Amino acid sequence: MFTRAIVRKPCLAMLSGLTEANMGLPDYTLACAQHDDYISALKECGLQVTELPAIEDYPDSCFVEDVALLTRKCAILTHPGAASRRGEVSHIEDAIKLFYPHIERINLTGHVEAGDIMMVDDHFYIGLSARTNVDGATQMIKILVKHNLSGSMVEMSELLHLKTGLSYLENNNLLTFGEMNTHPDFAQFNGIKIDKDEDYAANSVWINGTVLVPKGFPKALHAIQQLGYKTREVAMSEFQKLDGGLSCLSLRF
Ligand code: CIR
Repeated sequence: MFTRAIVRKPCLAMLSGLTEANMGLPDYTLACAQHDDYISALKECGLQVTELPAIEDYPDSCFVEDVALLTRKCAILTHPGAASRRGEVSHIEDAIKLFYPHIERINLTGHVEAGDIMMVDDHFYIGLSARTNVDGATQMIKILVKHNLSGSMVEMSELLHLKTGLSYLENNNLLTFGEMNTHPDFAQFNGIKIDKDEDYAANSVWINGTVLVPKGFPKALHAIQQLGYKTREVAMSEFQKLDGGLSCLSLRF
């Protein structure tokens, strides 16, 4: 069960955020309204939400998931592969310090963005993407092991982040898309394949029994409901334009 989440308000500079989506510029006012609804959804799932202010210097700073990994036993600050995002890390540190007395960090020779990390109980799958490299993943696994957790590296080649194409919904249920549909590392799970025309919904988020699902993906929504989960749709169109999914907008712990 999670009790808390940390989010950061989108900044106006999000219009120049990193993207390969080719879906046009986000509408800032609508993005803020969607972000407010996202916070409401987190609260409906029983989380206490720490809302951090926008930082205009970092266009992608609302995607807080990438700059830290928060586990039951430790907090780890990452070192993002995207150079324009590295400065976000020091801005999240103060918020995390309130909840974790000791903070670990990935040192500068390695790259990790925590959108590449999927937690399954005490194990952490770490995708080797354009943003997370072997050095960073090795450091991460060493820290996890020190805290009696475990980690493993996942080869990938097509997705931005591991969780762009994978979401663990607890109870052995795993949403998969694209290269993750047949990935050998996940053969033991009950895989629910997300169709190509709904690929964005492969990033859905389990929180305390409810699954947050991006709005507008009826087949994915139905498949998740068929598994017996309560669902809550959240409109995400303006974040999708920046390649950001539901999980990216919060740190949940
Ligand atoms: C980026 O490219 O870094 C942002 N525009 C989107 C980050 C999405 N984060 C995530 O998947 N965890």
